[in-house]
Amino acid sequence: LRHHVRVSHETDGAALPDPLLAALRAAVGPSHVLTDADLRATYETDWSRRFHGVAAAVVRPGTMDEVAAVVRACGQGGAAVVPQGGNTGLVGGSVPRAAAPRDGRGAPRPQVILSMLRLRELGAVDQVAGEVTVGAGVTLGALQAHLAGSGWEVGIDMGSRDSATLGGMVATNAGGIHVLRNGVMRQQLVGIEAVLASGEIVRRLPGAVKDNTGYALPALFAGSEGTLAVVTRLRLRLVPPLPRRAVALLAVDDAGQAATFAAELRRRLACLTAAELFDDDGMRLVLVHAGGEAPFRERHPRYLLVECGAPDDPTDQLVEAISAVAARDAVVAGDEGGRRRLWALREGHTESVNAAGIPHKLDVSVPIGRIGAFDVAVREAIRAAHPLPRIFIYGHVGDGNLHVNVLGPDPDDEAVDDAVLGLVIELGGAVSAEHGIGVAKTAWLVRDRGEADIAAMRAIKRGLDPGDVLNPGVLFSDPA
Ligand code: S2G
Ligand code: ZN
Repeated sequence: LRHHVRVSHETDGAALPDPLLAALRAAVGPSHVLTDADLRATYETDWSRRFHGVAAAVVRPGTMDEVAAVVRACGQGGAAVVPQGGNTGLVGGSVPRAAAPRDGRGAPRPQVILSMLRLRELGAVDQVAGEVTVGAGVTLGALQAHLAGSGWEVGIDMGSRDSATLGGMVATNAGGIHVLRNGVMRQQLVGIEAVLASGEIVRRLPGAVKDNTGYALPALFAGSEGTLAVVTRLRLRLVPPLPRRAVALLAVDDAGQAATFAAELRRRLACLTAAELFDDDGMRLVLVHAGGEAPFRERHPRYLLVECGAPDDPTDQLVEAISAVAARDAVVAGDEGGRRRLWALREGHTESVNAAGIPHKLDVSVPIGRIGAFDVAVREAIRAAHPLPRIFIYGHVGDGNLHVNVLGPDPDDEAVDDAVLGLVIELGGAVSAEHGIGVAKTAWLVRDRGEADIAAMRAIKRGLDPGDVLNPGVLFSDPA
């Protein structure tokens, strides 16, 4: 198993050649080209603190044309471009590579972080189409605020809403807590504007929900993790608001039962918007880290959080449906405060795990019918790969997507990662469900997808980015 150089402080990084530095300053203005180490630092380490690299510069364009000028200059100057939104991606895809990509002579190439945060256009809500166009640097939370009172909502929601940007969410084809009802980011996308590695601009705006005019470039760019194009603007389809919510927490025997109950509730409740699993260790960690009261007097092995959304109060429907499944116990929130407290037990996991150490975060999909077997087998596999791991497994059980988090192994010790991802591949799952491959999972991508798939993906990469300008080292550990 190859051990990547990950959290090492002698990461190499080439400096910018003067002509390129001058071109970048001309493109975005000197104040938006950061070369000072202190100014670069916050951009160079990912949110989980597991991935770090040295940037020759951080560049902050304010317009699509400036993005195009920066990408073109970097391509011509031999630099690598690392597109970055909120930097909450978790697989090392939005920070410079610890080992800088090499040029044809084997010399390290300078890495330029392309921060998209200044692209904050918030278009007017198109009431007839139920769509909106936004800049790539707009956070999900800012869009949600923009839509308040409009009569529309965005179909995606997730805990990192106040830092994750919409451009990054397209690049990683984000999922979140409402995939059960609205699908993933790719399914919200109506149109896109993006800069190719050549600096040319691809624009499909406003786009159309039904558009069969050749290859679906927006859909292809979604999930390409900044390796095929840099998304500068995007147009999203919106969903009717569900103003009334009901939330319940069920105590269950095991993850398999949680999956079974989630399916049963999904069958019975057209208003179901979320079905989330977490374990008792995770809930205890959240209660210690964030405070709050345990929802039940006794401890239970697993918990299933379910949410309904509807124009009218769906609490009675939820209570009736829950009475049809034989949970060990159940609590239904009586008001908004209660709903927030139950959600906090689930959404508090990411921060709480991160506060307890540097986690190995394995976001995976497993065939839903095998979630019970996976939950048991994966804990055994982790314990066989590391002496005293702390294991927290939580996630979107309604989609078959679990977040296996392990504290204990050193950041660059991948024995646990291999144990978990090997099991997922064996069960016919996906080694990434919503966070992407980044640099974290390149070693397992071939085993997951197979040679023919990889060859096809590499052909697309070579076709669109022959100079390996865009995010080299993401998806593929070596040049296409
Ligand atoms: C979630 C957020 C990141 C993580 O909580 O649903 O996608 O793995 C995750 O903690
Ligand atoms: Zn998630």
